[in-house]
Amino acid sequence: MTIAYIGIGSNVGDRVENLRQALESLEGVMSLERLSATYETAPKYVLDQPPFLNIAVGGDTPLEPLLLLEQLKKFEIDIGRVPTEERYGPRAIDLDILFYGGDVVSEPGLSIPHPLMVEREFVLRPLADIAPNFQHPVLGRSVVEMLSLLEGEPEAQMVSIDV
Ligand code: PH2
Ligand code: MG
Ligand code: MG
Repeated sequence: MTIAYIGIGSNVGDRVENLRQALESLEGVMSLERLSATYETAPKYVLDQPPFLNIAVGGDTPLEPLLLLEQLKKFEIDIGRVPTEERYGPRAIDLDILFYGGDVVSEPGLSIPHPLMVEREFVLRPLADIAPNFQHPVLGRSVVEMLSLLEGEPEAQMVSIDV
């Protein structure tokens, strides 16, 4: 078993219901030991799209990284994601592997740790709820350290939603 951390986002359709379905699906491939608060976040990269709800979860999985990724992609489709969307555009659900233990994975279509996490408050803020001291295996910085290095105004707003 390896502890995996997954970042989850939704900004299309019933966002709360999409997150709920994502958690239900994830229970089939990992133990859901840690669950962050839910954050409403300003869209990043493509600004002309609705705000996201973002959460992070962590737990043990028996699946190797590529098999885990395959399952996450299947869940995304099941929940209603349309695969031909523009890069960084709106999506019903997005399930990204952030960390897979302390492993570094570089495969076509899969990089772990997630290469853009360091610049994404919408990833680091929820992740800091559940793994504040987890060390990035390449950068050698903890999640809270990475979060504190982000510049600009906070963009993630905690919302009182129980998913
Ligand atoms: N996901 C993206 C692009 N931009 N912005 C926010 N706030 N939250 C996201 O989950 C997100 C995004 C592509 O995966
Ligand atoms: Mg993503
Ligand atoms: Mg993704």
